Amino acid sequence: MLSSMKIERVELREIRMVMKHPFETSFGVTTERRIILVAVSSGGITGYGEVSCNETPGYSYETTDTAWHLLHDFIAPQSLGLVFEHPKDYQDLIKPLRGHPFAKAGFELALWDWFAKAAAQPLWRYIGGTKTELPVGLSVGIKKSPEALADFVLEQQALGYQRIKLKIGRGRDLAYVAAARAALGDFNLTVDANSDYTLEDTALLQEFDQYKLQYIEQPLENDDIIDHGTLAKSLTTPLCLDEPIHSAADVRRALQVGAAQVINLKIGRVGGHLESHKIAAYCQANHLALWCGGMLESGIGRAHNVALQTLPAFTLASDTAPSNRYWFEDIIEPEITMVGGITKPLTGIGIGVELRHDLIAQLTTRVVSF
Ligand code: OSB
Ligand code: MG
Repeated sequence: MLSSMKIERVELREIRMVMKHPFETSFGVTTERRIILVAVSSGGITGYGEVSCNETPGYSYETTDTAWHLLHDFIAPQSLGLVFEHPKDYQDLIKPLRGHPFAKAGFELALWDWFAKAAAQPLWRYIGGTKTELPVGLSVGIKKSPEALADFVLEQQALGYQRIKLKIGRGRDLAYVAAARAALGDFNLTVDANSDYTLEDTALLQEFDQYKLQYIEQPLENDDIIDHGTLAKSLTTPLCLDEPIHSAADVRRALQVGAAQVINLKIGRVGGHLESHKIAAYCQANHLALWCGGMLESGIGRAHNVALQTLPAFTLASDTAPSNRYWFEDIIEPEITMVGGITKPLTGIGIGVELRHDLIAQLTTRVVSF
């Protein structure tokens, strides 16, 4: 067992994965993912991470290309030869680099996988996870019509998902929610606007209250917390924040102004596992509902998401749909699966999955080693 690492080799690899179905949100349609895989090696062990930001600056200012720039020109070359005793030691390396949490997280995730493997433990055990049955929710992209949405959600509900979240946007909102609610009956239903509204839309957003949603996710601007606090006072439906939460301090601010009763935690958006664990601890101490969001990740990112959700702070169904929801073939073995709306932590050491290196080689569009 190794207890410290000296970074000997870093590999950055971009792969392209065609999605089974286009995924539409208020900021655009995704048909193909461009994903950066980060591999960090030391002492015969390799840890794997994934950069999960989008290809376009629609969800966050980061893109696959800006993340490649950060990793290729700063993080990877500067990491070589450094000695880490714990994944948190990486914070010294990235401290001078402003912003870009998704890029930073790609590397940080690889370190956590490495340290868990070096300790011969599954990552979820290594981080102190305890939950062994993880409830799964589904995120549904915007469909052609309310009728098409109603058919789709009924089909998906039958697969066992414990919650369904509808992507909505201006002009593609209330009629869709009404159709989904009528189809699903009494079931955990939520909406995610990805920042498509402003406070001027308060009267429209109040109309959502009649559909008894579990929560409304990120109705207002992507970097706003304050206006969400104002909006919350006009709604009976709880609000969930996604885009503006980058740290435990942001969760504290949201709580201070009453902007959220629910937090969507995405590992990439907060810069990695370390900040994720701080957010989880803060939510648990302050009785805020918490779940793990997704970014249409490949199996590597999903395996990290599954490990994170085993922390006891996670109270609601997370967006960790099984591999076959988005992919014809995932790049991991075994794939992420769901039975009866539950996924289980992976039993192997580290992230708990093997990489399908032949498939990954076929999907690769660029690769650089340091
Ligand atoms: O807001 O949660 C979001 C995908 C891309 C960008 C933003 C979001 C999403 C999702 C995907 O909802 C959920 C998933 O990975 O299953
Ligand atoms: Mg969201």
